[in-house]
Amino acid sequence: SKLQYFFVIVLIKIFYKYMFCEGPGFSILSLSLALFITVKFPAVRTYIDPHTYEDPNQAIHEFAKEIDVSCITIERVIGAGEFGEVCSGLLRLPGKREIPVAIKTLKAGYTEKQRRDFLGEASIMGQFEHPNIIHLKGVITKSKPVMIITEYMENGSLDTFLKKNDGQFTVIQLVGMLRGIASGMRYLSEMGYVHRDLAARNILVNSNLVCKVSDFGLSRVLEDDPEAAYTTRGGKIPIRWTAPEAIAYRKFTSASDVWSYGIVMWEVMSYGERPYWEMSNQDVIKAVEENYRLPGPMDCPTALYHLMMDCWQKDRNSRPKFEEIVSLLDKLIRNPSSLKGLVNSSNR
Ligand code: ACK
Repeated sequence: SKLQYFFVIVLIKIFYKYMFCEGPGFSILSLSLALFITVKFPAVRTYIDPHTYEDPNQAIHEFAKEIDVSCITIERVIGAGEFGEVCSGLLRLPGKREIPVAIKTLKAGYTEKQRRDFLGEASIMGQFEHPNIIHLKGVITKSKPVMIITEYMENGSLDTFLKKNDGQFTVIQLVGMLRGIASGMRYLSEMGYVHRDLAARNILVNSNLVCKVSDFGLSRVLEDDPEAAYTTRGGKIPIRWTAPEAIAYRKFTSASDVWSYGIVMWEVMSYGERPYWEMSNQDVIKAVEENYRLPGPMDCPTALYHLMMDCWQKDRNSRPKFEEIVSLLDKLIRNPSSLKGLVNSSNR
């Protein structure tokens, strides 16, 4: 935070003042400075925008491992991405056991920009390491087709998974999923990465019900998302998931990601229902502007509905931070009776 940086700068100034002094004053100061930095900044890592590299090939090899094509066995096609097929398969790295992976391919006949955008996602993903962020295994760029290899998520995307299993989970299981997503988002916000397209369709679920944030990119993600529509100002935005300030003047921040997180909470608690149902994008924008908010999903614990509503505060500075969301969800999980009160059906 700004305050922490302020303290570090003050300490550095004092440090310089005493640098040329000798004796205990100097060593105590340098020791306390070192201690302060290690305690306060356990790992100061921030996300680097791959666009800051002049040569995109340098960016990709900075953040992603090149995998030899002979290590990959493609098994079957599981979906379609904007750039080509998504397949499942196996990865066997030398000296390691075989693991299931997802393989995104870049179809032949691509332009240089398409290749850059496709690999841009790997350059971003490769900078992250967290149990709730989809893990990049590596890329294949030295042979065709170009591929991105990630961990395999047995249950696919969260929206489809929830629709398929309507009503099948306990509230604690649902809150566990939400806690995982919030934890991944807390990590991204700490890294200074703003997702811009957080939605249940962009969360993947593994066989243990662990949810991981996926779909990284800059312009790419929104180009690729069928939910994203053009606004009057020309931006392509997934209206139903996006905070009003991001729609109105493209103010995308971690606070606008928190708004989207609130919509994901609503999607999860309603088992994949479409936010604002069949309302048109224009009507959604107008309704939200007039302070209309989604009603509590059926059988949703009041505590969770309050949290969603907090994420949808008009003033982005009043919304909770991901850090606070994670601690609140942890508290609810530790004390399940706090989830007993359900939203009044007359709210619906
Ligand atoms: O809902 P799905 O089965 O989950 O359909 C989409 C499809 O590919 C197109 O994106 C699935 N998919 C994407 N990445 C992965 C992954 N890492 N593991 C498993 N399935 C994936 C997604």
